[in-house]
Amino acid sequence: VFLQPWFSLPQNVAVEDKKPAHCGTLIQTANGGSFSSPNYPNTYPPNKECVYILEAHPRKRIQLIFDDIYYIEPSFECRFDNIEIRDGPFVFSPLINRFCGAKSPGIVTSSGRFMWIRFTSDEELEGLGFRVEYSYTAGKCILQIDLHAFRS
Ligand SMILES: [Ca+2]
Repeated sequence: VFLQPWFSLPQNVAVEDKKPAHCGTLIQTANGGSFSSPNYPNTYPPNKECVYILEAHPRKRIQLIFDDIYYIEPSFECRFDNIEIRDGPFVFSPLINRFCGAKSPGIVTSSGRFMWIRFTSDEELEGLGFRVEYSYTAGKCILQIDLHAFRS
């Protein structure tokens, strides 16, 4: 039997190059929960991008409550570090707001059942970041209200 070292070699070197650790997730739970920036409440790392996509059940909306313990590097128009929240499932969904600085955004609510959230940090100046609790609230029932009014 010929041992062919070059043949088994790829198994040993076939460890994939590890990309920078991703963060963020797709959240599709029936109940609420929470997530936070990496290392929270300690300083988040530089050069980080975390995308969180929340999906609520049909006819539900998503409510975020930001913790008061909050700090994202402040900058004009939050162009450096920020957390960006969009009213829908996509990067191009309507922008709700982009947050940074020392004041917690408080409560942010979607109009539909999806929310797209991205936390970004640049190469310098970090903060302790954010923590958010999400929950699902009843959507607007305009159609039902209209029908009710029509009958009475
Ligand atoms: Ca920064």
